[in-house]
Amino acid sequence: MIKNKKILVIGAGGFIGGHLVNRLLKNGNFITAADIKPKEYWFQDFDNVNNHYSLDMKEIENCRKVTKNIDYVFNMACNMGGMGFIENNKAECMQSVLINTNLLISCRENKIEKYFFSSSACAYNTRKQKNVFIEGLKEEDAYPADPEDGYGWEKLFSERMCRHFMEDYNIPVRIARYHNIYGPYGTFDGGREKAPAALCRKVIKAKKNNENKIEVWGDGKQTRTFLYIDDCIEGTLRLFESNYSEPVNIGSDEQVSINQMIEIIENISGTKKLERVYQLDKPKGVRGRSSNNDLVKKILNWSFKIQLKDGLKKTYNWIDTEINKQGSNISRFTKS
Ligand code: GDC
Repeated sequence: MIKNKKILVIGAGGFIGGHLVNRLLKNGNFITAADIKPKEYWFQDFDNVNNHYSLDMKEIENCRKVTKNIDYVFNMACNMGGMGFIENNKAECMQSVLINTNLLISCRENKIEKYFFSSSACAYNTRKQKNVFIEGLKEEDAYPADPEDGYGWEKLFSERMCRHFMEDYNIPVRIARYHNIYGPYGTFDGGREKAPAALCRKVIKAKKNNENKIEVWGDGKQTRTFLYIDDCIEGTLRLFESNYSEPVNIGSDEQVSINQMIEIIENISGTKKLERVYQLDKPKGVRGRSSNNDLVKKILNWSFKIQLKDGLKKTYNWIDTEINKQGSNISRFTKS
């Protein structure tokens, strides 16, 4: 595993970025952590990072500043969220191309050794995701291009920008397509939360308030594969150290419907079965999505370890504790 390197993590104040910094610190690296958010809103606190910056990486001068004297760069930053955010903020999402582009230009100028880009399953052709149960998406299914509007186009364009920087300027790049990553220290309320955290929150609140129903976006039959954060970090670091420079799925094999996920969460909570109030006018995204993991198994000899029921239990318990702590205060995990 990577050791004694000078590593810049952009998006260190966010969910995946925060977990990555923790892991890289444990391995004995020197970390520069940057995020657009002011420090008090970062999802995890780090005392032992070398430098903290609260800067907007859409500005190239900021990118130039933070990439000086750095070996590796992990770009985990973009303006994002679950379906509720990305379907309603397409222009905002698209502007993250500036982060990746300005970072790559600065990495070239400052002679960075290797660059990581966090892409998404939203880069896949939406026409291949029209049925509830689909074959897992293979990496080649991103083309011909018809990704999710806004956010998905940003990811696909930025993947390509990475590829061309590698081809034209010899900057080694590694690209992961993440499939709905969930776990503790992520947003669970306020508009940016994804389904696992949102549904844990809804079940927790129903239980606390003695209510017998929860609201579900869509008809609950839509499917996804969800990946627990620890597996995501492990897969990311293994991919980073591999020789493979094309985009690779980092996801699980457990395709479930939203209804099935709610049942798992109800079992964790020990509550009685809640009535589902299906909200068909809410953002739904694609009908069915799952990750084909043949490539990652082949090139990294690695597969996800944490089953959905186990990852959801950890996530549920963490959100429950946060809600209890929160009281009337606004938490950094609920800001939209
Ligand atoms: O938000 P998300 O997890 O994003 O939603 C999954 C499904 O769960 C959607 O069909 C949504 O309608 C349904 N759903 C039901 N109830 C709720 O209360 C709820 N809140 C939310 N958020 N969803 C609910 C995500 C992107 C990410 C990321 C990943 C990559 O798309 O939003 O930014 O890139 O994909 O896989 P999802 O899986 O569509």
